[in-house]
Amino acid sequence: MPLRSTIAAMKPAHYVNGVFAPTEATFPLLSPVDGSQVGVVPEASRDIVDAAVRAARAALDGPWGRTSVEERCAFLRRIADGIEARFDEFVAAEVADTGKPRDLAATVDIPRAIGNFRAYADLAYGRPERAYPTTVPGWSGSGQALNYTVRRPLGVVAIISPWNLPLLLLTWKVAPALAAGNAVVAKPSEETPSTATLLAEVIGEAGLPDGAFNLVHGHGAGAAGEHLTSHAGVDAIAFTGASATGAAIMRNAAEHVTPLSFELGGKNPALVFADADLAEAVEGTVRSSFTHSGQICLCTERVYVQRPVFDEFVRALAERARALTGYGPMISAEHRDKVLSYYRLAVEEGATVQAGGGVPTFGDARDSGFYVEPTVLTGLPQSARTVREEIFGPVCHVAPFDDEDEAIRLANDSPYGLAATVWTTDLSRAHRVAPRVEAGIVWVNCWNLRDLRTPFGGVKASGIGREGGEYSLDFFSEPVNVCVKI
Ligand code: NAD
Ligand code: 6OD
Repeated sequence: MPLRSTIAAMKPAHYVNGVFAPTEATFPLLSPVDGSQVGVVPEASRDIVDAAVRAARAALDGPWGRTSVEERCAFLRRIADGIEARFDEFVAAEVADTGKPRDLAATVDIPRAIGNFRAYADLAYGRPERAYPTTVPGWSGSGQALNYTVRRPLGVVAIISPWNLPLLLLTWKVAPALAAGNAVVAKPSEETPSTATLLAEVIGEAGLPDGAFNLVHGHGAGAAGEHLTSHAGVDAIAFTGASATGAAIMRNAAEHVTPLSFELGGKNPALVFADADLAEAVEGTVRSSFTHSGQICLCTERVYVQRPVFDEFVRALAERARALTGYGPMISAEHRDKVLSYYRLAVEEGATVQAGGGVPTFGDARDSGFYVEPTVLTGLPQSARTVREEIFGPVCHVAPFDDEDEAIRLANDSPYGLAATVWTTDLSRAHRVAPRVEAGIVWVNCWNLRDLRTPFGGVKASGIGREGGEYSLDFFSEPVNVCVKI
């Protein structure tokens, strides 16, 4: 069982201008594992958000604004080393906040966060820019000019992150933002404040100039998140979270025409062709639908299976879902209730529940936690809300298709377009189908293999822009063309 004890001792705190700032307003932090209160989280007032934005601006005007890319990359490497040195503490804090299995935090969340700092240290240092010698007929003198591009940071960037992969998704933005020379004001999810607070400690220990990284805690709408994303002193916003929240942030950002990068929700399809290695497709779908109890934006919630193997696939997937043990809870009682409301809606809409559909009983403290069963549904039309809306829980609906065109049509018939998975042993089919699926990321015979250098993001309601590798460095900097007559 995950332990919560570390969090109570840790006391999440705002970090502004290089110091942990006290605050009077707080709200309770509950354990998703057993529902008990295990700590308090500070709620940043508008004044604290203002102070963080002012500190970030001052950092840009001070020593941080004068750092070279080499110096910034060295800071990033020290931060990576600092997280690594406190690896177990980070893992315990992530497990405590999210209730996710320790293995997941120890093999994905924290190593990936370390990897983010190292990857951006390498990428930013080695980044070339272009130069164009230009000849302009009719110009006086040599008639020649040299055009070259330099990149400058955007300025003060607001980074807002969700609770599902708290440190991974926060550092995924913080690392490139700092590498590009910006000053950061970050707000993690109110549900998961702990690893962000540890990160602030590590950043302080790494010697980053005061104000280059600031952290405020609190809620989103009408609170710290909204104060930050509607702030006139913020030059850009990088947000990961729900599509509806993205729309609200966009409305607030519109007033100052603040540039945005959005990683939003999904309703990701998997296409299983009859020529697939069925055992591999079933195991892959178990991973893609049920890892972190479905609380990863890339998780599969719609599975389309070619008719000749449909029954066999459903039987095998349902059997595997029923046999799952050791899975984590939903992040909160509210989210558990939302997922359960979709389990009920599915039945009202006419679904057959092939596995799960309810709340598990463990006979221990977890019975007071926020658990739901891994669930497999069939029998719904494509128009059902259960098939169209993001649930963000351990659930998928499986439907049959007859041919390639129908599979692609069904996959694309969604307001979302984040990720997709194609299961086939026919190489030509894989190359034909993958580019036709409306998604930012398509995996073939695998899921969630992520190279940090590749573009990451979604189409339609799943996001705006791409992050990852050079794409993040592009977002977090402004190209300036310099034209010199020679
Ligand atoms: P959420 O949108 O509720 O919250 C995300 C963050 O936004 C939190 O820090 C929250 O406090 C803040 N926030 C909420 N309302 C705000 C407002 N009006 N103004 C400013 N900030 C506000 O999302 P969540 O429940 O934390 O995370 C789950 C969602 O995130 C799912 O939809 C999931 O698909 C999505 N997600 C997407 C990706 C991706 O990379 N595309 C990754 C992870 C999660
Ligand atoms: O693995 C990654 O790098 C990444 N950005 C994962 C995003 C997962 C969303 O929940």
